[in-house]
Amino acid sequence: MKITRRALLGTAGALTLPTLSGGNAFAQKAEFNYKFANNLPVSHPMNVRAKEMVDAIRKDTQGRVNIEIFPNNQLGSDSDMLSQIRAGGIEFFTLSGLILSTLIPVASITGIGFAFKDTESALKAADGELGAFVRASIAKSSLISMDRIWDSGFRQITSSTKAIATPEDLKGMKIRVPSSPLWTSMFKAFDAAPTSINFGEVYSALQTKVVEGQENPLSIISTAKLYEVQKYCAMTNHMWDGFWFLANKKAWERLPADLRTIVAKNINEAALKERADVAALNAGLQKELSDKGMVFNQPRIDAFRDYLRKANFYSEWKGKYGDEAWAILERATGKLA
Ligand code: X2X
Repeated sequence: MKITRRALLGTAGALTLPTLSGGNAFAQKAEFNYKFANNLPVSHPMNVRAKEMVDAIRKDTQGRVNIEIFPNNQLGSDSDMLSQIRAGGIEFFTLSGLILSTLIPVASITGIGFAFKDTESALKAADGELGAFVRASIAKSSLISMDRIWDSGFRQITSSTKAIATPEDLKGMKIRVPSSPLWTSMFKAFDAAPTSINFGEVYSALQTKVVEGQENPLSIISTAKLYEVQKYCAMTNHMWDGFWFLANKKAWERLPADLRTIVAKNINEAALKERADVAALNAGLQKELSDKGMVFNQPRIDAFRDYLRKANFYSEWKGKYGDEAWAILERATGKLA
């Protein structure tokens, strides 16, 4: 039987892949059997490093902690997984801060458009005062976050219909965005027509032309094979995105303190390795994706930022986050609003 690529990507829904960690073999003797779910393909650095991470955790805890990985939306969409982790059905979940903002409003602040000049400064903010502020807000809910955010990278705009060279090119564009008020707000500010669609349905939404385009870092455009259903890619770097490694607070606190230390250390170390992988991948992919037929262009970024400024995008979001959070953001980025 031939397994189609769509089935492998998990977009077919019914066909589930074997999980990455082969957890069942270890489950019987483990004291804590936990699940880690995420929305990314198996080949993305997140899942590659997570596989090593769960092996290291099993070893360092002498088999007491066994974490099974459910990649690629196997357990449902981001919205589904967020409900599951809140209810304790899954113990760990990586989620973009922007989508997490549907529960913790300030969590989208790291994704403000054209805020960070490079990945290094975005990660520095997430590791510093800004990330600490977001994690403190998360900790007031039924969730907690590990200290180190996992990198997704700067996002680029792809389309099946046209190259995006200026902000005006976005006018009326049917573009998929993840479910998050900040994403919708930013593309509305560009007078585009954004539609919220969970990542598991993006490939088919592009293929069937429900939407013309989408935006994601090159690492995801590549590993999720979106280049098969998209022609143009504008290197807008319009927002930086990262995944908070979330835990259900009760499940986390069930672990004895010594195990918690080992698990957190391994998760945070894996995040650092994943960041390096993602940076290397995002840097090298333009050539590879061009070879696969994508047409790249480099828009003038200032024009996009000015357009958002004129649309009062920054002042609007400053008002939503509040002066304290905005001041922390601007300490990392320089003046925005
Ligand atoms: O849904 C997306 O586009 C993705 C995979 O980048 C996120 O998790 C935000």
